Amino acid sequence: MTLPPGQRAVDGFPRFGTHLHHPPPAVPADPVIEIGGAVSENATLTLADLAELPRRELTADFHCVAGWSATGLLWEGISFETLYRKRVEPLLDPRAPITHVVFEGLDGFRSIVVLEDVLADDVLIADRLDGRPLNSDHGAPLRLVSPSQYGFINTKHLCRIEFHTSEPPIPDRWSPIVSHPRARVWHEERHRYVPGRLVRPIYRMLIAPIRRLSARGSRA
Ligand SMILES: Nc1nc2c(c(=O)[nH]1)N[C@H]1C(S)=C(S)[C@@H](COP(=O)(O)O)O[C@H]1N2
Ligand SMILES: [Mo]
Repeated sequence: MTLPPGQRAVDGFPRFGTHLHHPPPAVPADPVIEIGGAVSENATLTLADLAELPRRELTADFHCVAGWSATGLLWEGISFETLYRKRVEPLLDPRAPITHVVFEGLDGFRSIVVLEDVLADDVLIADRLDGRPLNSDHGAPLRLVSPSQYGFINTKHLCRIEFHTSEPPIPDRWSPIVSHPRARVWHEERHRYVPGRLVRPIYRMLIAPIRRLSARGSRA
């Protein structure tokens, strides 16, 4: 088994995130994904809308920027590219091309990506993991899965997707751990300014405390 540079396999799939010890957000009775930003009109996709799109399965490893990897996860859901082509492109102005996409979770978490990176064939909006509905540890009711990008791109509890014609302002511009805008695991794009190899040991020190805290908020 080959892992991307600087990654180490862990047993199982831990709950992990900037949510730290906070419990996951409650799952709404009727979950939706809002579509907003540079669209002619905002849209709200219900689970019934999503169910009209073809289903996909994907077996992939999951790589956290801090350095742990969970291996052999089986995701099920719909392809982000299909959702984009069928439900978003009709709402776009062809004279104002989309460059960036923001994924937002029910807990307020946001990931900002380059459109091209999430149109890849392995990017899903997942609702099942390893044969079961997604649990609250791993992002119920829906999450983004982009296995070629670090975990922090993979927004859990997804409730809103925003489309932009330029890079949105980076919220953590002056933070020492400002994340890489592309976050591609095979390029080791961990930090925005510092080479991935150099930040490895510092990020690795964060794994144990964040895992301990994240487990405290687990409801699964
Ligand atoms: N909504 C939300 N999504 C999130 C996070 C978060 O704190 N909130 N943390 C991210 C980070 S840093 C990682 S490594 C992965 C962890 O996913 P897991 O908890 O399913 O292992 O979720 C990502 N998605
Ligand atoms: Mo992460």
